[in-house]
Amino acid sequence: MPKKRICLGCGIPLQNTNVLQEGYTANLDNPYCERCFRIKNYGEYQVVTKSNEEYVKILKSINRTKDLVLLVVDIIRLEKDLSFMKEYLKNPILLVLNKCDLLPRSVSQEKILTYLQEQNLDFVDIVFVSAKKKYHLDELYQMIKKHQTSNKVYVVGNTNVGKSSLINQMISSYSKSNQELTISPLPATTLNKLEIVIDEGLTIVDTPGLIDNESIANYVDSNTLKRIQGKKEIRPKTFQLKPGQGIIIENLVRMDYIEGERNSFTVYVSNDLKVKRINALRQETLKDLYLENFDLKYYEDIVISGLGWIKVVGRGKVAVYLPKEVSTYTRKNLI
Ligand SMILES: Nc1nc2c(ncn2[C@@H]2O[C@H](COP(=O)(O)OP(=O)(O)O)[C@@H](O)[C@H]2O)c(=O)[nH]1
Ligand SMILES: [Mg+2]
Repeated sequence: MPKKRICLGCGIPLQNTNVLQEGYTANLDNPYCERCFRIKNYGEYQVVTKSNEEYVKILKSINRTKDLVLLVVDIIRLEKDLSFMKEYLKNPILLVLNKCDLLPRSVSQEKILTYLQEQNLDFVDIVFVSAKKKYHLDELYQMIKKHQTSNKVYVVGNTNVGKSSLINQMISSYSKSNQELTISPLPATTLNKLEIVIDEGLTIVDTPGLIDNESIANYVDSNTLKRIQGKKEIRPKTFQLKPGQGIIIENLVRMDYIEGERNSFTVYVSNDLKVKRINALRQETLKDLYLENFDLKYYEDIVISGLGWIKVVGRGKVAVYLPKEVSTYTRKNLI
């Protein structure tokens, strides 16, 4: 029997028998399945639910190799604990901080590096990139060449951090292929492991990515999700608040300043989201959401998973209202 062909966009085997199932194409000679074709050409999107169980199987298969792994993260929506992939992978891991085009230009990368180094995570290297702007793509390519242990290199990370976008840029910069992986602002676009030959010394393997159940991305509609991700460099918004005042971010999150001295709060979220100061004593908006209280020390961030963070300078008590499933936590100021 001839080997089953796979869709070059998402990695799923092509089939022409069931329109309702993934991998469908009317003509098996097409390089892409119908779903990828529609995402690429019309921006239409069909949600396919993939379980993390399947992804864990992929990670275990990577763990059986000694190959280099690129762990891609979204710098604006950094995971709470970057060791999450290390549970599964003993491979050498290169940390790739993507979407740097969204970071305010005033931010020092040194400070972020120090923050990461303090976590003692033992990455073979760390690199700041932007798949969108092709920023530091050559540095990344050099680092891969330096650290690869065979011609295979795996790309892992949470869904939507930009793994496929990054590989597309590598294809266009370093290979003669015109393959184009499917990318979209919504989770679970890539459906399977997908090998891309860049040159005779390097084959990159794309993967679907882990779904972060604690991220706000899973609890908003697709239109809001696009706005949460934003397209431009973030313009931070600073508020000087006294206790009794607060901030709301759209209808997503509310933060009340409960107790402390006059204090500075700087919101780092997509520019497409409305951020407003409120009178916390008089206004009841969003108070029906889940409540989490924090007793902040000096120089801490309040992080809202999948959304961004609020940088706070002084100490004090705050109340954060947000959807129950979404995690919120504090960390030392990232920047
Ligand atoms: N601003 C910005 N957006 C990016 C960047 N890389 C990817 N994206 C966007 O992030 C979303 C997810 O990208 P995709 O490559 O499908 O992520 P994957 O699920 O990790 O493969 C898409 O909307 C991309 O356009 C980047 O460097 N900067
Ligand atoms: Mg992908």
